[in-house]
Amino acid sequence: MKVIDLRSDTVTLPSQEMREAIYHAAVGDDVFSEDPTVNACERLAADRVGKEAALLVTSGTMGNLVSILTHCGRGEEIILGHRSHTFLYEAGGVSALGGIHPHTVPNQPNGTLTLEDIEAAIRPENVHFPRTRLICLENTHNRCGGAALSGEYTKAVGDLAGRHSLKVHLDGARIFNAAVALGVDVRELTCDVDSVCFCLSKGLAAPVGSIVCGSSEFIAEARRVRKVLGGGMRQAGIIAAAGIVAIEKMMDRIHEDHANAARLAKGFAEIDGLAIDPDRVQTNIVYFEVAREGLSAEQLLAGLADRGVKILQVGPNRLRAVTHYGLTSDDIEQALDVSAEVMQSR
Ligand code: TLP
Repeated sequence: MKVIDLRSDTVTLPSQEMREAIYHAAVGDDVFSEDPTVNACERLAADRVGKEAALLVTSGTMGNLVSILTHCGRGEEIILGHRSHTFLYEAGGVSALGGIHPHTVPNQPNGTLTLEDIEAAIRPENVHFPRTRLICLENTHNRCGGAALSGEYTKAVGDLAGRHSLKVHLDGARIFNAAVALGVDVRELTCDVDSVCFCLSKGLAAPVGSIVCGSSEFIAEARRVRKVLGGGMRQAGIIAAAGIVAIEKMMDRIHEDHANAARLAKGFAEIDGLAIDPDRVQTNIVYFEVAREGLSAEQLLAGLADRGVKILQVGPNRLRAVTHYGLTSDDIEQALDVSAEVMQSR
């Protein structure tokens, strides 16, 4: 039985081309900046998102942490969404390791923070207050249904930040999904932020790694912060080799994941006892609810898992399915058939 794993796009396995690139990678000591494959991957990544420089890190969590620690000092404040990944799912790292104060404002259903809410959260200079340093955005927005934030919105936040001498960091774990969904060059979504972190190991299917991009000066400092966190890797070219394939080859197929997600959402909407608004699905993330008296999300998940379909529970009745490399349109039909079967049997 083929397992159809829809829990996350982090479960993707490396392509054959990635495995070969890893095997043949030229490597060196990256703490001395002497790994040619890491250097090439960082140059490629920086160029792709229109920034001067880039830094390979182990994960999206480390990328956001390194970025925020580079922008802010202890006791300073960041403004971020109450549903942002950094606030919810990064183990409080910015506070635990950086002494940084998170100031949440509400995420709108489309993943944005209103300009009014951001403006109201900025602290005036006063001995009682932490100093606001940074605004954090997330694109696509995971908990807000994989919503893509537009370039116009990002520019408006960048302009607001500029007026208050603040910086903007973008958690762009899935920024290429946003660019594909909006039909724009990714640079339109990154040109107004000071730093962006994107993941090689989600929609781009590499086995490990994320990349932080920004100005040369910012990345030089971020390199130091990465070392502080124990993230200075040595022959990391074996990671970067797959990253290069991810950046060069895997973006062109992201639209397939979006089509599969749209199909999945439409199919779920037709199953009695599941609740979803398929029009809200813009990228590769599909949230839906179990809406049948007497049937718990746990029971549904167990029924699906018995039949080879894995889905993630994210709330009492809330579930998430994510489409990705390695899943075909036939797999999506199979997942829908299995879901309908389990719902009928209950
Ligand atoms: N998200 C994971 C889980 O942690 C929830 C997932 O399966 O979606 N930013 C965003 C927007 C993310 O969705 C994630 C991972 C990260 C950062 C962190 O990336 P990693 O897992 O590489 O530390």
